[in-house]
Order: sequence, then C-alpha cells, then structure tokens
Amino acid sequence: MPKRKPVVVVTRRLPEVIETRMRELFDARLNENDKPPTHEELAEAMRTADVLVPTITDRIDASLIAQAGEQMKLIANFGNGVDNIDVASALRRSITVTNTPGVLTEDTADMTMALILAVARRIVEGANVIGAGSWGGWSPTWMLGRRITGKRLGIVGMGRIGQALARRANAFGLSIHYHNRRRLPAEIEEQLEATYWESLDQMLARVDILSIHCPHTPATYHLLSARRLKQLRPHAILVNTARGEIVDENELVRMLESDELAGAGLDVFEHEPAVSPKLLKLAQAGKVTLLPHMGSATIEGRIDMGEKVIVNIKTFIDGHRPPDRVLPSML
Ligand code: 8YV
Repeated sequence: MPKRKPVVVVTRRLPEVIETRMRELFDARLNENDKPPTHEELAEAMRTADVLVPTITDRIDASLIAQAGEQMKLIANFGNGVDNIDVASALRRSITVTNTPGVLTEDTADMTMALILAVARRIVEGANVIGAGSWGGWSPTWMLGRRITGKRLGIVGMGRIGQALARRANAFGLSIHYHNRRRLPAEIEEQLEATYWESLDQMLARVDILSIHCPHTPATYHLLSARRLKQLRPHAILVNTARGEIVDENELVRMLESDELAGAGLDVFEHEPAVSPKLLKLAQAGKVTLLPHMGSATIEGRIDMGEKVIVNIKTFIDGHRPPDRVLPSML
C-alpha cells in the first residue's frame, strides 16, 4: 500500500459518523447523493482507487475486476453476503475481499422472528384493516392466525444468524430442526435444543415454518427448488431474510396461489428491487408479508458494519491480515 493516504471509493451513503472517520483516515471518495454508481463509474473506481467499498447494490463482476488498476488491492464489502462480488476473480487478481460478519446477526434474527409472527398472526393484515378505517368490530372467528407455540421450525443454514433465530424460537416454544452443510458440535445442538437433518428433503416434509439462513452461492442458487418446495406441507409458511435467489420464486408464488403453501414472509427477492406483481397481489390478499430488504437495517447495525469496514481497511493498509477476509473455502 502507498505511503500517501489510500484512495477509498465508497459507493453509497454511510452513517455520518462512519463517513467522518473515513475522511480523517483515508482519501475517501464518498457518495454524497447515495445514487448507486453505474457500471462505468464502478469501472473507473476499479481503475483508480486503492480500495473499493461496495454494497449489495453493486455487482462487482469479472469484467470490472479485469479492469482493476495495479494499485487496487482491497474490496471491503459493506455487508455480510458477498454474492455481489466475483470473489474468485478478485482473488485471482490478488485483490483481498472482506465483509462484515457478526454485527448484523441479532438484528437479522429479530426481523426473521418478526416476519414469522407477522405471517402466522396476520399482523400486517390486521394493521391494514385499522389503517383503512374498515374495522367493523371484534368477532370470535375473525382474523384468526396460527399458533406458534409447539410448532416445528426448520432452519436452512445454521450459521450465526440461524443460531440466533434458534435462540429466539426456543423462547417462543418452537421446536428447532436444522439442515446445514456441517452438523453443529453436540454441545451447541444441546444448548439450542436443535435436531439435525442431514437430508433437507426429509426436514422440509416435517416442519411447520421454514426459515432460510444460508449464503447465496452457486451451490445454494434455487436450493429451494420446485421439487424441494413441494416437500413442504400445505399449512407451512416460508420465511426468507437471506437471499431471494435461494428460493425458486416462481414456484413459491404458484404454490401460494394454489394454496399448496399457507403463507410466506419475504425480506429478499429473486430480482431485487423488482417485486413480482403476483407477490404484491398475494400481499393484498394477506397471504404474504413483504419487506424491502430491511433485515439488518438498524442505526446501530449500520454503524457497526461501517466500523468493521474501517477496521478491515486500516488493518490491511498497515500491512496485516484484515480480520474479515473472505476465503475461497467460504464460497
Ligand atoms: C445488508 C445483507 O443490508 O449484509 C448482508 O448480507 O444482506 C444486508 O443485510 C446489505 O448487504 C448491505 O450491503
């Protein structure tokens, strides 16, 4: 890294306290208007900056990485998932990639629990009735949801966020079932009272609620394929706060429309920010609760993410291994 302050291009607006610190530490090129950069603007950044700080809205693909200048050495992602970056290409060009794990775990697990409750207990539907001024009064058989306590929750991907959800779900009286690439150590399984399923298909056929928490990689694209989704029982609900691409959204919509699935809570979509008109219709009918990728959106979380980005850049510039390096084995 050069002796001068490194040129750090940040693609979106970050919390003020983070931008101020970045200005002090680096030759920071900040994005004052928060408009996502174009492909050409990203290419320019790759050619001229020492460090790029992208977010999920920037596709740092192989063509951009091929244009990287000699001095471009670090892509410090403002986000946990790195599916927006062609990490393999970056590593081949000796560009280090870092992310922000750990600091958005609890917030994302909170939002997942909120979505489970929202769908099962029809919270948004109820709020909309009040909001529309159309509440005709209480009735014993009206607006009935589904009880959470005693139900089976299936978790796909038992990393930090999956485990944080399991802790919450325990308190709600759900029984925890999980599928993961690797089985958890016995003491953690015991703490979480979690049952491991080596076969995802078998787990799907037994759960009442399914929640997705694995990263989006080539191996998990449409992991919840049409065939797998069909293993779920008609009263089941699906919640996704991970990545839209993990679920075959067309098939999910079809199953919801034909009552082969009871409901869904989605914070992520296959073609973000576009949301399928069919999903919007299902939302109006109260079958799904949709959120605009808000899983980690807390003031504290965004500041923590920014601090992680700064530590990663600083450590790298000082000639050390940044704490949150993305390794090929993580892809
Ligand atoms: C972030 C996320 O908002 O960190 C992630 O992987 O999905 C989100 O919670 C986003 O990635 C920021 O770039």
